[in-house]
Amino acid sequence: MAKFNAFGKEKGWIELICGPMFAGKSEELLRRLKRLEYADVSYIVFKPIVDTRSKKEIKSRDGRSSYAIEFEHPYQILDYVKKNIVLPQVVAIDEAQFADTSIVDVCEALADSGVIVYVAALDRDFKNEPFMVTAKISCYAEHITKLSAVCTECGAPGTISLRLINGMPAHFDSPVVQIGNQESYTVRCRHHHKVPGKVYDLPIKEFKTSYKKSIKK
Ligand code: TTP
Ligand code: MG
Ligand code: ZN
Repeated sequence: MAKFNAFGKEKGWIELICGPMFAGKSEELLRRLKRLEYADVSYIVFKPIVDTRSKKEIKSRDGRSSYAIEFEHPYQILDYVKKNIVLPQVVAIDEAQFADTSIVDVCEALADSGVIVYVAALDRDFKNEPFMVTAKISCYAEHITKLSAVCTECGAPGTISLRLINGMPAHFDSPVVQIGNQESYTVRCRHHHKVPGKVYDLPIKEFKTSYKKSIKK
């Protein structure tokens, strides 16, 4: 028999919100933060400096926003939290996929120290390759919410961001980071996501082409 009440004593964990673009990750982050205000819970929002779409704020597609502190290196989050007069009970990070991989240790250190950490991040890039930062955070997170958008081709769950250059899917060799919005990105399901120049091992390529043909008959 436990000699103590095992419920509700330790605080500190990681909540990851991930998915493709146009899925409402920032919106979900802002919703979780808004709830905290009603309960008078202190929080601080951070974002990596690389995203130039909105300066010093995170924005949802429905027009909501929150002030956000921009960082170049994730250790600046720890410095800021330490120096803040009110120690935050929650730390939120948007666009975490753009941060240095040390963000994973920073999230862990915060959670181990009693802070609740909300992280919003793209799970995959336009090539359908994982963002390693997000993949690693998903290993450590206590809670994962995976959001999807709507495939702009067929209406199925849109799970992969597609980068468009002059209306055509971007080549595999395009740089991973390119800040943009609807003018340069859309979202597709697995069946309608194309990456010109993506090379697959022969057994994979052969299976995918021959099997799809045979079940279509
Ligand atoms: P997000 O906030 O993920 O996009 P969003 O606002 O559409 O999504 P949500 O509503 O779910 O919050 O921002 C993605 C940023 O990342 C955007 O500036 C484009 C950029 N980006 C890349 O640089 N490389 C990539 O491969 C992809 C898919 C996006
Ligand atoms: Mg967003
Ligand atoms: Zn589709």
